[in-house]
Amino acid sequence: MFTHAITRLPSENFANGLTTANLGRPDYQLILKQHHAYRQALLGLGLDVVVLPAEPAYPDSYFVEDPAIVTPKIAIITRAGAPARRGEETSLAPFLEYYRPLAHIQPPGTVDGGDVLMVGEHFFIGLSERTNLLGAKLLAEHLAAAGYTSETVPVAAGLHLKSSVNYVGENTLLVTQNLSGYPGFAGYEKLILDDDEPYAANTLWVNDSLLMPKGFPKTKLKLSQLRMPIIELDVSEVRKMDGGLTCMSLRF
Ligand code: CIR
Repeated sequence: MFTHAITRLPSENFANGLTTANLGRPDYQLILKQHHAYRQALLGLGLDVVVLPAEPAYPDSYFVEDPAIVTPKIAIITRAGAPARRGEETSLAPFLEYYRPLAHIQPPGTVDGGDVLMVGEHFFIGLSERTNLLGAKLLAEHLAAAGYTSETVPVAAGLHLKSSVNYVGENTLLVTQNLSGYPGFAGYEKLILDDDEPYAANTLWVNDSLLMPKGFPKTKLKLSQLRMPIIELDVSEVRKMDGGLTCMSLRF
């Protein structure tokens, strides 16, 4: 069970963040509303939700999942794959230090938290444009020192590993067709996304409920097999910035 979530408010200039989405310019008032609904959903699932102030110097900094990985035993402060995002961790680390001992990814290693999928005591680390081999190795060492196992997964599509696969409870992965054959996923049940709904891979399992992006009926039907409450959230403005539900909080 998660008891805490750390979030950060989007800043007025959040549209200046990195994106490849081509879905149009996002709206500040609307993202504030969507972010509020997201926090309310986490509160409703029993989490204490920390809301950090916006950081206009880093327009992508409300994607708090990327600068840190929080496990039950340690937190690892990452080094962002995108140079423009380096520095987001500075104001986050002091909060995390309150909850967990900290470890750090050293240069030239890079890791984005969006590439790190925790399934119980095992971690899948995506090798992507943001997470390099050294970063993955350093992360694996920190995880091993804390008693966790890990393995790397090549990320061929999407920004991060968790753009294509997430754990949804019940020993089940929600995964795109492309990644579904990855040998490391062999021991899991799989819900395979339809080719026209890959964005719904970014579904968040919290305390035996599922938060999923609104507008993906086929995926909703598949997830309903798990017999968990499903909360649909509109994240249109976040999607325009290549983000999704997992990116907007650190849960622990
Ligand atoms: C970026 O390109 O870094 C941000 N615009 C989106 C980050 C999304 N984060 C995530 O999926 N964990």
